[in-house]
Amino acid sequence: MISSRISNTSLSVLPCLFCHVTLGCVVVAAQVSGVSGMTNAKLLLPDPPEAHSPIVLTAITDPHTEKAAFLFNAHENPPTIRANPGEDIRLTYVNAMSANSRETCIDGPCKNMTNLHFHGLHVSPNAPQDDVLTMMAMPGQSLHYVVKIPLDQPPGLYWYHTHPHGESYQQDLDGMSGAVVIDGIDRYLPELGHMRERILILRDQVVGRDDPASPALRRRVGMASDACSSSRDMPERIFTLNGAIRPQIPITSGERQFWRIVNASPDLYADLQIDGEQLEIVALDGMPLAFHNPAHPVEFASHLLVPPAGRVEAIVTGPKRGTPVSLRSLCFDTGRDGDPNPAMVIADLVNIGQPGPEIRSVSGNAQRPVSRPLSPTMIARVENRSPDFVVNFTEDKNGFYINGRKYSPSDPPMTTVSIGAFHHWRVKNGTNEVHPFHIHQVHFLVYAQNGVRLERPEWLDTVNVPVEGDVDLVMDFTDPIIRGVSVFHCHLLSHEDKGMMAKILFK
Ligand SMILES: [Cu+2]
Repeated sequence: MISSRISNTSLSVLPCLFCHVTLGCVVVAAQVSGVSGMTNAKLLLPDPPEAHSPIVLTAITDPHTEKAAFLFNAHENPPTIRANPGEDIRLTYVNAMSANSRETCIDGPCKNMTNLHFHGLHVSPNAPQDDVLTMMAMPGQSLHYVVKIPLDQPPGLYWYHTHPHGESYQQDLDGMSGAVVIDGIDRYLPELGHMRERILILRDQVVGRDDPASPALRRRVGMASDACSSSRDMPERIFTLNGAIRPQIPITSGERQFWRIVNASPDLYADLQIDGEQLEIVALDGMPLAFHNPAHPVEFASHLLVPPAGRVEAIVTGPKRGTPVSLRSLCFDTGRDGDPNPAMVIADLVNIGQPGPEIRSVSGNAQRPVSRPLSPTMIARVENRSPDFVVNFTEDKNGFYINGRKYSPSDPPMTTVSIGAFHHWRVKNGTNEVHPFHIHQVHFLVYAQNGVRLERPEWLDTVNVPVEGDVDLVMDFTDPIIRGVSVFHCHLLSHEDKGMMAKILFK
């Protein structure tokens, strides 16, 4: 069993103002009408468009909803960015948002400043690459990214989202996110090259307390009355999948498909399960399991906790004809001070063929897989020494803190590491709610939770830290590319906006 993510126990909705002619958008537009009336309409899963460099992405304020959105090729449908190891992602990011936002951020009306973070990529934190500190576009300004994907980047699923401190939560909730696929994962498991690949992006639809459409939306996703959670609040979110509420995913009986799922919600946890099926997991947080462990490319799990920002890539087999099967998120207890995170259905599997190519190669790239088995003796030595650094998450009614400090953009780095070694970090949660820990550009080995060794340690870039508990990590600070000032933070983005972030200097 994969352990630390297993629990024991709008694009909100795309308004599609610019896209009445394409099939994908017609489906989504129908979904939008579903919100007001036909909430039981069955709709096929829309696929996101794809983008290769050079890419132009525009941040806009949707004139009808007055929410922030990404515009790509004249559609409000963020693309999946694809690149091979060794290539550059060249992206012009235009901020065409309104200078007078009607949305509320941490310090009043949102300023609509924006930038991009390329979550999980092992790239430089300096401009013009994965820099969320000095690269910032106010309305009317543009940013020019050239992100150099290293040759040894693990092929897998990453994602991009906006990262302006104080405004990240609202922009991500509005749907300013998309997938990044580094091609070549079929080098580790050639079978993947012959499967239909699905990019599956979990975002949020707000179901407001006073919105008359909310009860029907909650019923549509089969939201359970919330028995497992400590929180007593009424749930105000449901998951969407590629912008659609409970779409149908075509898969024929016995067909094996490759599902690449990113949880792009700013704060909903997905404890993913497919009825009656084991997830055949190939990669977590973009990193193929085979990358560090070539002899074990696949693990099985009956369900998997994917925190906000986490990814899972798994093989799914089409169920027997006539068996109703759903992809669902199980109820997850976020703690007494956490938000409700009830069980719900995300999508239904339907036994129908789909037009288009039956087989879709993942990369067509026959190069040898890059792998990096590490010496167990060396890892054990890092694990067994006392922590090199401790991250302590706390909160009170005034804010959210790391090691007693609320983040400010003018802060110096909280810690400095010399590149070239593995470090032992402990992340402690002193609060009554869970927090997902994330550090930019770096993967880490999660090997213990609450002082107990995991049966199967996992390489991740985002890990849940349990209520009043801790996790122990081996941080991979060996990459000479990653030098400069970067950040680590809680990936509940409202907590990050309210101060649960700190800088790190890689030197
Ligand atoms: Cu948090």
